[in-house]
Amino acid sequence: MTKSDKFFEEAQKYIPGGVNSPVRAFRQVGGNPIFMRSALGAYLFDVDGNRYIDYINSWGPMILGHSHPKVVEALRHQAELAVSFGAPTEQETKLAQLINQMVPGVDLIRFVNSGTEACMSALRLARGYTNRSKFIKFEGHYHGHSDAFLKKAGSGLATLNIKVNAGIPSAVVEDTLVASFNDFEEVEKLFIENKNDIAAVIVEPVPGNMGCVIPKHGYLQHLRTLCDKYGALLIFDEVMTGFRLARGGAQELFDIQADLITFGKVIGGGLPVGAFGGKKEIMSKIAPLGEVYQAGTLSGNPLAMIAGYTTLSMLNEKVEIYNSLHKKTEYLEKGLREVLSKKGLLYVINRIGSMISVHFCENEVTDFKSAVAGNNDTFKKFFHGMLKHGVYLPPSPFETWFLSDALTYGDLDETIEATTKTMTGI
Ligand code: HOZ
Repeated sequence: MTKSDKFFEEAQKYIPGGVNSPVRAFRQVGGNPIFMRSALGAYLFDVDGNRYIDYINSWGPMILGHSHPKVVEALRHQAELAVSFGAPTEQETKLAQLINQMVPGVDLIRFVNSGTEACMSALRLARGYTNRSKFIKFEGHYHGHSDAFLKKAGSGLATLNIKVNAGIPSAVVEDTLVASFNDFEEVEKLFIENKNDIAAVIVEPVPGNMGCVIPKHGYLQHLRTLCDKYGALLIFDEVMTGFRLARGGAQELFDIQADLITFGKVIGGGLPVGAFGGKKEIMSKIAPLGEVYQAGTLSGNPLAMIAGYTTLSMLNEKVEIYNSLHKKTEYLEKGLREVLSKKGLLYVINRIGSMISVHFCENEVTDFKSAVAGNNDTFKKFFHGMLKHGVYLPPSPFETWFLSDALTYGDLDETIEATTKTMTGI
């Protein structure tokens, strides 16, 4: 029995399933989760002394790699000053100002503690601003675990195949309308059927919770046009894509301006931070300026703010990071394709910027239905083979791999080599 196995056994006595977020439990792939001890740059080190090349990167935040010296130093300095005040600090304004420079259309921003909070608050704001209650989301997209969004959601719900959401009253999801992503007609039909009732469309511009899925050409613009036509707000959930696909996220990459944008992951540099922001006119409805209420004891926490600020400052100053990440991910994709094609397996790889996912299926993956068509047995074998050869991938086909700037071409070659070894065992 490994130390990891022992820790997992103990954890299950006190924590449901032994984990504090379901997808970590390895239920989709079988076996026990690995307990980690430390991380540096591109690597994770587990409690048994094994090293892994990391493609989860804390589910996205660690874009610069683990324990970046500047982030560690900033945290150390802040911890000596204070850990929490529950009162305003200058650092909150500095981070807000920086985001205003980096991301189009963020006149005002409110910091929260997670992507879940960011999305649920943005929805409340959209409803308060438009005075309407219905909203449209997409099948397989995941906007955190607040009640209204857990209808046909991706991520852990897809991983665990949870279809009935116990604990969510049906009335709460009555106003949640669901469309199929990349289907131009379906979303338009929902607007026609619910003409003056739709407050917002919320979308992951590049969905990352059913693996990585690429929006069809013109699809995001189509959503923008429909929202304008029917007086609804367009909310880009950039929890995954924000500061990852480009300095200004998916808005910059696709040249689309959303009305509200939600953030998480990279924005906190590895600490728990979320945020929602957008046009001044809309954001001014938030308390204390307006009557849409939102609050948080630890919101704007100084440690979280400094980790986010230090990370975003580096991305802002060294914008070529995005190009370099893009090239590394492209290199990885090419290497994976060579190995998988030689094996003669059916597979699809979706990639954009530093987000990538491998699906073991025949047809292209463009929406939830095509994402669930993947061969789960092959995925399991692939996952465990890679883990055995020192590569840490998301333990579910319904998650995206995230690359970090700390990865070297040597690490990528090692990953491709691990794929070759894995494939001989499949
Ligand atoms: N927030 C991530 C959604 N894909 C996964 C993290 C988790 O659920 O633990």
